Amino acid sequence: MAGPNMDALWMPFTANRQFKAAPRLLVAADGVHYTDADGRRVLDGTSGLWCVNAGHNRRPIVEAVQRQVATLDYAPPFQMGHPLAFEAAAELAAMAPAGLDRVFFVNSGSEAAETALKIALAYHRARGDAGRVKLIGRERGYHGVNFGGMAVGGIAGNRKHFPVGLPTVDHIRHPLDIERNAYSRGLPAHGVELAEEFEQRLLTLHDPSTVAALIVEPMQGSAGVILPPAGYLRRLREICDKYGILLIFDEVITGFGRLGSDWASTLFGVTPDLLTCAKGLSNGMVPMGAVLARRDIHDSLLAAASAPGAVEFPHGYTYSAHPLACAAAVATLRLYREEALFERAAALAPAFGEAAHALRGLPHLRDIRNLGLVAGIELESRPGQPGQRGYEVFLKCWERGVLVRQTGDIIAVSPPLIFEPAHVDQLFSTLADALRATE
Ligand code: PXG
Repeated sequence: MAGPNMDALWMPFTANRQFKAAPRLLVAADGVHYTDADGRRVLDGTSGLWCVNAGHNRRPIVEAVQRQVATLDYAPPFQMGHPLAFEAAAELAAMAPAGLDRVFFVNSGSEAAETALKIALAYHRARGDAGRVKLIGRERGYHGVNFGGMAVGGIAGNRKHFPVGLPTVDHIRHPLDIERNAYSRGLPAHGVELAEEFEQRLLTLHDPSTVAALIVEPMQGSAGVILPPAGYLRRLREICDKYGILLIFDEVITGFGRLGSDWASTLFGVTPDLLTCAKGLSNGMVPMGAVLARRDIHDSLLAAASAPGAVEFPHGYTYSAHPLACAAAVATLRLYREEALFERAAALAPAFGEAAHALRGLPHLRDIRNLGLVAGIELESRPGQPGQRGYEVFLKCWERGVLVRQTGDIIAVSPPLIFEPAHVDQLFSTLADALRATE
């Protein structure tokens, strides 16, 4: 059977010419497997793109979405509501870190980042502190691809094509330190002092009274699984508190069980003021993201709008709280609870971590990092060809029936939380074969 004509589609974050010369097409998915266009079963080692946490084609979610589309296909979210939007927000608030029980719905992680940054600015203004306009991100941070998230983000390759940024942004250093922390299991021991750099260098430079927010991923995912050194996030929290700066955690990847806990915030015992999430919120089935806000941030913004009938926060999307997304989210959150999937991830995490670290000693390895159901395997780059070796390992895994994710010369794996031990074995033995077969 002839494949589709591929000319029209401009593919995102893809080497378009390379892909179209040798396409990899997925046509179906169930549980922890994809089926490709040749009918091969492929083990999903990346939960789609870190989002299908409960596994594919889960009946309760599929059926909830099917029912919803035949009942209320769309409802305007501005000046109108629908019951499932409130139900989804209540479900999400009920599992939110303590105090973060006000929910703003969006459609992606990128939109969640933009929304959180705008809430931070509007909140300070509402409190009569309109001079707080600066936003601090982190090197190698990823907060999506829109202008705000890109500006506070710190993945150099994503920024260099669009050299405009925002005038009120700066970055703290990233904490990856392979020299001192190579092959750490869980949180690296060294690097807590990097949090001091936020206070001593950046806040001194900028004057803390001009800084609105610091946004970080508790674990940096896209940049290749960069874990926070022990004690580091707590220190960032203390510094933000000292200067009245909002702390935003981008939990688009780390939320919904990925680290063996509902949130990274819970796992690390550090609560942000705003939390962004997406991906696992709707199990990847319908696009959805959200910002969870401290109740008093929400309340101050509402109270500041004194005119009767005033829209307190002029922000939102046509598809905020889309009925299909809400149906998917409500069913997904219930499934996580009913099947105790976060606990299941926590139970599998030690064996998963062991299997990841058992790769040590194979050719070309520089580092292995893991936490929960995430592992990052960093390879030595070929001289003058960054990313080539990583791409070949990705491709060799695909040829052997396993989907992993490659960023440069780092391979990231983040399987569905319903993985069985045999799937862990297949994932890492395939990776080992691929590493051995790569020059
Ligand atoms: N924040 C974080 C922390 C993310 O990981 C986004 C925001 C943006 O989400 P949307 O839904 O707008 O894509 C993300 C997305 C990878 C990879 O290879 C990671 C993401 C997206 C695509 C690829 O690790 N994360």
